[in-house]
Amino acid sequence: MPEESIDHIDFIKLNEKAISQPLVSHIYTADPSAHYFNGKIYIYPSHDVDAGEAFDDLGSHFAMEDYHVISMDSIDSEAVDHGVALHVDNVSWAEKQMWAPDAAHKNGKYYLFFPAKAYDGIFRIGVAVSDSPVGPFQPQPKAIKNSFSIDPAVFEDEDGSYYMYFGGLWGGQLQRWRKGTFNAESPDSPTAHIPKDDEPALLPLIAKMTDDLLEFAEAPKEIEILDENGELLLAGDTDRRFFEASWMHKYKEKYYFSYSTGDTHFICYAIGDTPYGPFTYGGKILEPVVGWTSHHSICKVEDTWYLFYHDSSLSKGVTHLRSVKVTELHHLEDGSIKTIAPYSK
Ligand code: FUB
Repeated sequence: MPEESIDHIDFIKLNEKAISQPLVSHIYTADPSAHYFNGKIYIYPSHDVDAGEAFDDLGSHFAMEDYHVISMDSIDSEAVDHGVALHVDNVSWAEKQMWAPDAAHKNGKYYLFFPAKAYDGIFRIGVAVSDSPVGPFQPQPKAIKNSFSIDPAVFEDEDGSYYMYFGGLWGGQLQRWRKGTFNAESPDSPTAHIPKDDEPALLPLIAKMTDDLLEFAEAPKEIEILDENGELLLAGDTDRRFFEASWMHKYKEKYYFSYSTGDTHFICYAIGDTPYGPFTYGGKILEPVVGWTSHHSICKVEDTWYLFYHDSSLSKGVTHLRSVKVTELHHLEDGSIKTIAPYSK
C-alpha cells in the first residue's frame, strides 16, 4: 500500500478501521520479535528514527542507531519501554543501520541478535548478552563468523537446539551472496544479482547455533520454499516468494516458517516437518499494512497465539516511522492460518 496514495482524511478513516492500535506511541518501533519469557511478554523491535536520509530501494532511510526493549505483564496490559538496551556506538564492528533484531533466553542469560552494516558497507549479524531480558546488552567484539545479510530470527526447538533463520533482499544484500562471497558490483542497485523471473527465487538461510549461542555451529544452509507441486517458488512469483523477515514457530509438531514478500507487502507462511524444511507454501497471514515494509513475529502467550506486526499509520504513512501492534492469530483445523486483514474492523 504506497503511502503517497493516502491523504490525511483517509488516514483518520483507516485508523478507525484498524484492528489494533500502536503498543507505544512515544517512540516509533518496528520489526517486533516477541517472546514469552518467565510469564511475561518481551518485544524486541527496531527503534525507528528520522535521520534525514532520503528514501531509496536500498533502505538507506532506515538509519536506526539503537534498540529498546518493550515488556507487557499480559496481552492487555500497558506496554513499558525499558530505554536503550544497546546502541551502535557500543558495537565495535558496526557502523550503522541497526535493523530488525531478535532475542533468545538460555540458562538465565538473554541474547540479543541484530543485523548492522559494518564499516565496509556489508551487513553482518551480531549478538549481545545480558542477565536481564530488557538489557543493557553487552555486545561481542566481532560479528558472528560467516554471518551476512539481515533479519535474524532465533528459534528454540523442543529438544533445546537453537537455530538462526536470516536473509533479506535488496538493501538486505542477500542477492550479493549468490556466489558465496560478497559481490560488490553495481553498489547502488537493489535488484542487481536478483534471479530472473523464471528462475528459482532466492532462499532464506538457517544455521544451528553453538551451545553458548554466540556463533554458528555449522555453515548456513538455504531452506527451500516449495509450491503445491513440490517445485521451488520462482523469483517472478512475487506474491509468494521470500523477501525478508524470517520467523519460525512450531504448532502441532509442524514447523511454520513465515516471512515477508517485501515489494508485494504480504506476510506468508510455509510448513515443514523439520527446522531445515523443505517448507511447502501455505498461504497469507497478513494483508498489506500502511507503509512499504511488513515484518512480524508469532508468539504463544499461555494458550493463545498472537501476531505482532507493524504499520506506519501513526506517522501517517512515513515508511521508516513505524509502530508495533498485536492481534490474535488463529490456526485452523486443517493446519492453515487464518489470513488477517489489518483494517477490517
Ligand atoms: O527495519 C529495517 C528493515 O525493514 C527490516 O530489517 C526489514 O525486515 C524491514 O522491516
